[in-house]
Amino acid sequence: MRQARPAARRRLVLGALSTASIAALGGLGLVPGAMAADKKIVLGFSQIGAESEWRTANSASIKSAAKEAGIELKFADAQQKQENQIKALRAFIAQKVDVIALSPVVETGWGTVLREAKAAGIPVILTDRTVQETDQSLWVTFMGSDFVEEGRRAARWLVDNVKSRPAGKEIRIVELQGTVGAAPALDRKKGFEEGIKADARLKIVRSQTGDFNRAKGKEVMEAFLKAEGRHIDVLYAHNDDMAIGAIQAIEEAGLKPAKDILVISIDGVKGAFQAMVAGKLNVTVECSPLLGPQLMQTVKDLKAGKTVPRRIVTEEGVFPAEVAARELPKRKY
Ligand code: GYE
Repeated sequence: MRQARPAARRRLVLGALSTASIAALGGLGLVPGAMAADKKIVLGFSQIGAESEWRTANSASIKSAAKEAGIELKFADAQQKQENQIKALRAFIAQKVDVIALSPVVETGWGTVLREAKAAGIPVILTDRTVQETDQSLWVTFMGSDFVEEGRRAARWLVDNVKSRPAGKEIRIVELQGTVGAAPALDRKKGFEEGIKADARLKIVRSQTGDFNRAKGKEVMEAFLKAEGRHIDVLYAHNDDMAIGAIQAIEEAGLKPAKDILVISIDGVKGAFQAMVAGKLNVTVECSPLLGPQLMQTVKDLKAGKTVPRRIVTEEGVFPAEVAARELPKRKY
């Protein structure tokens, strides 16, 4: 057998040495640029869209937390369409990302694509909203708010604040629902309906979707006002943006929001605090969009092989108009 010539052998040894030393330097964190970047955790995140102040703050929180954590973020905006989210998930699987995070626009229809992620060995984190699937092994954790509880909190405020109204006289509520089939729309409706049972005078007389955005909130409120005339006592909106749109409709109809019609909403974005300071909104139930840091920590824990809790619930409060001026400067979204 022919032996490798000395020069060639030397090249091989040098090659091996340099690879080893680069690995050692990398371990010490001393290799800058491309080599170190190869080791970055890659997170594919499928976001719903940009329908509300909440969503804008949520996207910003996730982007800045990824940067801070040194995680490479592939961010896909689905513009409110489930089909776009499914496409994004398939692209993440093809790119072999380390972890997938999904904020599902609606609850149903995720089984097939989640099974594809599982088959590829990519863990999925549900963030903000959950899915309805019997096979719970399709995701590792769900982090976000308790939307049913938010609905109950909204109802509790109402029950407490109509106590002095005449007995036996119906209190007529109109409801602006979130996106049809979305977890926060279904759950906020459920929790609110459960809560208002405490007072037999409270009746939901109209309920329709405003798709979690201002323009639709205004449009649907105009239709409610047209149909009901002055016989609306309360507006319950599943988010602040729809409430803010509806407030405009109420004013244009010559009525005073927060006085002629009590206005209750959910999220606690700055726009809601400003509306409360202006005396146009009665209360907002907090739902925090600042999920970024928690998401990045969970991604890191998963990559480190740690077990993460199945459910991570966001902690939040209720802010009535009386505290709005004091709280507004402290609001982070
Ligand atoms: O309340 C609403 C947004 O899923 C909790 O989506 C989120 C909701 C939020 O559009 O403003």
